[in-house]
Amino acid sequence: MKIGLGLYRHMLTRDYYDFARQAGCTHVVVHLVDYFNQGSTNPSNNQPTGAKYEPWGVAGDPEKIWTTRDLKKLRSEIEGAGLVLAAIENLDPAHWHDILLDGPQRPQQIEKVKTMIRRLGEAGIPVLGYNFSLAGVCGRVTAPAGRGRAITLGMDGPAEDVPIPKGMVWNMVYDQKAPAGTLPSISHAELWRRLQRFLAEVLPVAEESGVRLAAHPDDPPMPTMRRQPRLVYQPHMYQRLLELAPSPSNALELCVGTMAEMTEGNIYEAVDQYSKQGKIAYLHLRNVVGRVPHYRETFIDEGDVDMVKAIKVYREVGYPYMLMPDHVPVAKNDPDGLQSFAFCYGYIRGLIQSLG
Ligand SMILES: [Mn+2]
Repeated sequence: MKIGLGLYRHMLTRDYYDFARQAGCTHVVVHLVDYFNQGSTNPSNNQPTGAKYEPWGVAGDPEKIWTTRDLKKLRSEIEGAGLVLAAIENLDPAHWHDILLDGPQRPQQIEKVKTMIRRLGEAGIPVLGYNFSLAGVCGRVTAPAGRGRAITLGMDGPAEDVPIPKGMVWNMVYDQKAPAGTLPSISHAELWRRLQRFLAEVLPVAEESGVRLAAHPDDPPMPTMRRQPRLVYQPHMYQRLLELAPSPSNALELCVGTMAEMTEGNIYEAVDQYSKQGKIAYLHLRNVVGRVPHYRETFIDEGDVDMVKAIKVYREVGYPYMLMPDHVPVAKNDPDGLQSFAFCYGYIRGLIQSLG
């Protein structure tokens, strides 16, 4: 069992790499998407929290994709700090909005994604985390509702009042000049069809490149958000995703927090089921109280997931991969959450060591 830290763009510095090591991490996962560009709902030096309907920010430059040279440099800096670069997490909507929306630029964007996967392979980065979703991570509220008035994320009911405006997908604006109006609702069957087409086209390239694509479940895991269908909003739906495209490169970024928010199933069985198939590329570890559409995130040592039991399950199934907290409650005087992350890592390290 390995422990990792997720690094947002502003954290790609030696000081944060050193923090990862101080906290007992051996691995890091890097986000290259600038989530908060020109956005007003989230400070750019924090984790992505966002608001109920306001987008995170404006998507990146559609012409600018990562180069093999950039990726190799990133990897060597991280390795130079004594860490392993385990994955890149998420694609920028600028590069794949028409894959999600089945729009006119879809063929060119498929080629772009294939190129990015090849470059990951050339740079020796083995995993690309992604989240195939129209509404993306939205519909959440933040409040000082955690232990000791920590600021936590949660849901205060369904998010269906405001449909997604045109020019926006995955909770980011990819076209600031889009005409007025909203995205037409699509069916669950149509969303699955789009995913299937995407996987059929990119998985052969991923296999050749030695890269695994790792799907995050829908967060929050509601059947619909903003009048658009969700893909993986119950634990068993991951199985459908795997069977949709059998390939060693078709894998999961299994999110314990999101799965605990789901209305069915249980997280221990889900980890058992998917790890036995060798399908977990890496795991997001976080705790939560309640289930959709009413829940809030908590510190790791409280909440509905029994972390002692969860870590025992990972150990029993011989879970060989990396686990990392995806987000943590934060204190007012701790804008980038390092104090809360440090608490989280201390707890996880203690648990693992106590189990031997
Ligand atoms: Mn997650």
